[in-house]
Amino acid sequence: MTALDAHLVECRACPRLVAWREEVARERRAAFRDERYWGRPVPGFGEPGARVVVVGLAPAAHGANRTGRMFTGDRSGDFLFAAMHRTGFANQPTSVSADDGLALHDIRVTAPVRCAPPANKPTPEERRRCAPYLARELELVGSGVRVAVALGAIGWQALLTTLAEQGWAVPRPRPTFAHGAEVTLARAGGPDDVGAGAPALTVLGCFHVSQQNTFTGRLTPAMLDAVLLRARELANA
Ligand code: DU
Ligand code: SF4
Repeated sequence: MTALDAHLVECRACPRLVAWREEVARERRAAFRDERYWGRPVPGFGEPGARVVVVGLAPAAHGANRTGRMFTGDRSGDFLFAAMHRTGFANQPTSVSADDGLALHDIRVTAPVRCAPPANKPTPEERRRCAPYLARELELVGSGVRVAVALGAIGWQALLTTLAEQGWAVPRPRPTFAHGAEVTLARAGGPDDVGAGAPALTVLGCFHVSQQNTFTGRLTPAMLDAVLLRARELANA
């Protein structure tokens, strides 16, 4: 565990989310009654030097809040990791527990909010409070990141805000989220730009992998595969 992750998993800054993540972990769902839930903030998962980072929304109550690993143990993760496996980013198509042998290649998954929120809806204040963890993670993952895939509008907004703060030239007005949206960012420049000369970074929009989108056919496996393949193409460019 990195120093950032060690700090993150102790965080109790959002009273409402701390109460919820722990209540869910105590009560559990019938199918998982014999399991010990994680019930804490969830770190990013994947290869540290990855060129592609996927930014979701927040841990699911009985998914990552149970298993302690992003997108692991829920339907969203089933859909996402199957696509990563088809497109060569993952060594196996399933993600059921933190010790299931899943390894990611050149990709990392994380979220702008690290604790499971009631109804999957963090408040604006909770999103602001958690933002520094994504910022630090992107810094640590480093200038190696070439492509950031935002799963849904909240991830999109969080990413563009964070990247603007980190010296990337985000257009004004902000590009709006859409499936298939693609925004290529250069460094903003200026004398203090520590990252001056870094290669461009592209943000890709993709509908979130939640059941609301995947069960209704709004997001199909082929659509997600296309986004991931585009991410690899941009990372290789
Ligand atoms: O502690 P670490 O070896 O840097 O790995 C952090 C985290 O990333 C761990 O949960 C395994 C995962 N990971 C991966 O999924 N794919 C890799 O190639 C390397 C690490
Ligand atoms: Fe801390 Fe983020 Fe969890 Fe709030 S959501 S308690 S800031 S880790």
